[in-house]
Amino acid sequence: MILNTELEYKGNLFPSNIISYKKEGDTLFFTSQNNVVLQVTIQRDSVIRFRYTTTSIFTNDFSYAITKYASRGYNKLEITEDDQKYIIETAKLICYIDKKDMRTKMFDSKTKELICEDELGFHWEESYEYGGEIVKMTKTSQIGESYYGLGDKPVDINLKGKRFENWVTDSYAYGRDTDPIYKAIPFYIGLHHKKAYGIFFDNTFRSYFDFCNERRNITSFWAQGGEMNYYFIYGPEMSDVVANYTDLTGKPHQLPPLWALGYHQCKWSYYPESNVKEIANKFRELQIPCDAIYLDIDYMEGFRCFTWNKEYFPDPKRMVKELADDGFKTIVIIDPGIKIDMEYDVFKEGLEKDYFCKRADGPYMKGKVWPGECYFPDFTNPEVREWWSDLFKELVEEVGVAGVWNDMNEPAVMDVPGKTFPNDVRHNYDGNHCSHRKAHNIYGMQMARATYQGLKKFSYPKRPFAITRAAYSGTQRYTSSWTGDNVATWDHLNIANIQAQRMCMSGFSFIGSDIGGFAEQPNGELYARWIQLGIFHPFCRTHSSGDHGDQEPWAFDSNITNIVRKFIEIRYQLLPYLYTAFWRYANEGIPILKSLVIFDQDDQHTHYRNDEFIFGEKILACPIAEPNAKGRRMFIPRGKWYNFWTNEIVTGGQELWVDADLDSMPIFIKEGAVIPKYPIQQYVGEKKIEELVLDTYFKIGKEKSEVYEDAHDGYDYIKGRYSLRNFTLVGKESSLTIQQFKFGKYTTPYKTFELKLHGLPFKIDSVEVDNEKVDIKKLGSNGDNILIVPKDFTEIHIIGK
Ligand code: MIG
Repeated sequence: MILNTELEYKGNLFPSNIISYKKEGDTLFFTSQNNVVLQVTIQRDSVIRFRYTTTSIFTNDFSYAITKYASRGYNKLEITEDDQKYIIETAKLICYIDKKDMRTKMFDSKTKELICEDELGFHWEESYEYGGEIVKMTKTSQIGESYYGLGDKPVDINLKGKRFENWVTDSYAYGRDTDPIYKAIPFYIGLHHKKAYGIFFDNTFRSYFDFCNERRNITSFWAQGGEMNYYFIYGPEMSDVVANYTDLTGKPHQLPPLWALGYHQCKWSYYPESNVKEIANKFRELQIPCDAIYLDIDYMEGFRCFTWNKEYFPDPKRMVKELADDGFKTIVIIDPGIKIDMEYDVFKEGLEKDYFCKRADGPYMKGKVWPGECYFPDFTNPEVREWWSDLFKELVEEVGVAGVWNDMNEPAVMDVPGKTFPNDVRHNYDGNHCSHRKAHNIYGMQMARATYQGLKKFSYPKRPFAITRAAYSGTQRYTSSWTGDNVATWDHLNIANIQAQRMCMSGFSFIGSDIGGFAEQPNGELYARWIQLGIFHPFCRTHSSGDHGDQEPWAFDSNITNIVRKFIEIRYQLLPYLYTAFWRYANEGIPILKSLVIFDQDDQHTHYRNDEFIFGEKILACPIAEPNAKGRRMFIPRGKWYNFWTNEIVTGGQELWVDADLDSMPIFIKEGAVIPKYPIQQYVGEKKIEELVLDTYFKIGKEKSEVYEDAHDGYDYIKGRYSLRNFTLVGKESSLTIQQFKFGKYTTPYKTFELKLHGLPFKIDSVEVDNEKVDIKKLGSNGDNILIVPKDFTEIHIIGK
């Protein structure tokens, strides 16, 4: 590892003075006397790309991270110069480029405040061993600056003072501060003086980020090869930075089927068939909602992917169908290692077609994984991805498997130094042939992509569902993910909370942890507390290694079973709310979970908060992550909040004690919110939705909420068959008005809303729906705070006594 990024390091080279400048459309080129070229591309008013070469020529411009759907275009581009610098101005940003050394400075174009500036700026070191350069960048940290992002790092939310490495790594039983682990997401957010910006360093080589660790006021990032190539993304709102980063690297290509947002049960391993059935039946018997059940590596014949162990699973198609009839989707694991075995079709075909990775001098990349000695498909070859995707035909079309889980795709190799491929392994890299040094961090992503493509093809007209362990920026376009092999400890519950938030602010919202912990075994209390957190994670799955005992909702005592059921039921009731948040994420790149710093960046109290987060737009949650707790202190962000359990109103901007015995947890609803709820179902689609509950929380003033629905699967929504309802609530001392605006061509199955009014400061005197006074009894008023109203109302006016 290169520890020194600094000037004292004698091998560092720097750009010299700029001698020429040219502009081609949205791209500017600045050339220095010593042949450095800085390419500046204006992607959008708030997104500018910086790319450097030290040899006067750029290599082919290719990225797995950047999506072809990324927005382009700006409202303004003006380029001027003075003696010292070039000045580039867009509608959002002003960028200076120093003529004597290429250093840059970024300003807010409206307020002229400094946002970010190079310290040494771009510099490099020649790489004798591999050729090319170790490319480096240093920037000055501004007063009071905080740092966020970087994917799955298991450390506190605020990254200031720390150094990190990006190198996708299988990390069994990692812990707090283990670095690197499974994912490489070289994107961070800086926040100072109430303004946030982001930097996405799109370089797949082993890379490093240093946030004021090596030097107190300096932030730097560097990589062991490739180009200095980064995108500067301006907010000033953090959520806009995340949305713009997600726009650049891609949103999920389609919504997940709604069932994928249900509860999933997994273990290494459920087998044989009778055991799988027993687990499934138990869920129904105990009336604990569950939508998916998993098969880990033991379902295969000797761990050969795309085969079945016929002794354990004599008739997979029948089993999958029987499970499906009971509402269970079957999800199977698929690993990258293909067993060396001439009797095995997949291996033989891969060999014949020359699809396996090879070492620099020609031999195959041979490595030991679960099946024994294996070869590994080169997923960076588009032809191999196509072949791989076709291998899913039988599993999906024939057997009826509903989702696939990609594991070990870092790639992980057993019993070797580095636990992965050696550096010299060759990759196609979509025609940009390279070594594993460059392809390592995207190998798992390309496997997940190929798997996703297969699922998409063969699940049609249903939506695909894939999961990956390894990821690079952009993987969120194809799959969901989990945080890998954690441990059943209280600290891991805290880590899971932080990791899910961090993944969400790193553009990857479809994330969850192994609930209860993968390694070792939780006690009932820890399991219950983890379920409470897990129901707020976009991907909600219990998983365990299985060698320490059972980890199903009933594996502890009946009190725990009841608590777990109660929280999973809350998850199922909140499905339309979560689905709406997912839709916003898939459309606008807005993270599903928002750390408090994203929710209220102007309040400095939020800058170091780890535990509390906003689920969707309106729900504040905070797990209890220590034993024997009767509650906890937590920070309530500014504004007024209803306690979910008691309806008591609290005022935020302060830390408060919140009661939460084991059967409870701190949950608050933002005042003014309209929260949609479905009835409790044992699995998605069990019941026809006869009525949509709208939990409505009174507020003096105005608040907007939205509810997105569609057929819960399939692609009709893309053709406009969705239903989006925007609600505007306006509360006054003695009245409440709710307006509805509807969009889309989908007709929801229910006819009415059950409007549950919380916190009304008055007794209802009369109700008008679309300007007609209606008899409250006729409206089906049930008590004084529940009204049954037609779903297509435009305005409801409730008048107090
Ligand atoms: O070397 O497939 O993270 O979820 O159960 C262990 C067995 C391989 C690691 C995964 C875990 C999975 C396990 N796998």
